[in-house]
Amino acid sequence: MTFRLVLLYVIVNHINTIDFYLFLFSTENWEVSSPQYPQPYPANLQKQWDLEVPQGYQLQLTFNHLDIESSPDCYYDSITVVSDKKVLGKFCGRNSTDRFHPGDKPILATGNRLQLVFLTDDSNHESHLGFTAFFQAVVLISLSLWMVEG
Ligand SMILES: [Ca+2]
Repeated sequence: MTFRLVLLYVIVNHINTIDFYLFLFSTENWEVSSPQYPQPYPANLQKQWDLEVPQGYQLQLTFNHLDIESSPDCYYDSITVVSDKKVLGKFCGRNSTDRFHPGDKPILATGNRLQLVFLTDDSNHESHLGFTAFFQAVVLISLSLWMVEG
């Protein structure tokens, strides 16, 4: 697996140390999409995906496109993102400005696994397309450098 390096931030401390926080993103990534995407998704779905990246990394998921029937609290149709039995988000809607839409903000799992649960009710009248997303392996590295005064 190859990685792309992203420098997050640098902190210069008073005690002559510099802390670097770096993210390594795998250049390889994997796709996951709703059934029949980019055709409208079927009704009465109850589908789960168990996503996984190699151990020692954190899984990061990013939605490229999400178009799921909008309803209060995504009661009718929803995609739920679960990490370590904790719900990180429950999404629906069509536009990134919609209340329950994830936009293109990445979602970081606490570990190397993430579950997606896609539930749809008994209709898809407006022919919503569902979702397509990609995930990658991420590792956060912190480094401290001590400055020696000469
Ligand atoms: Ca529906």
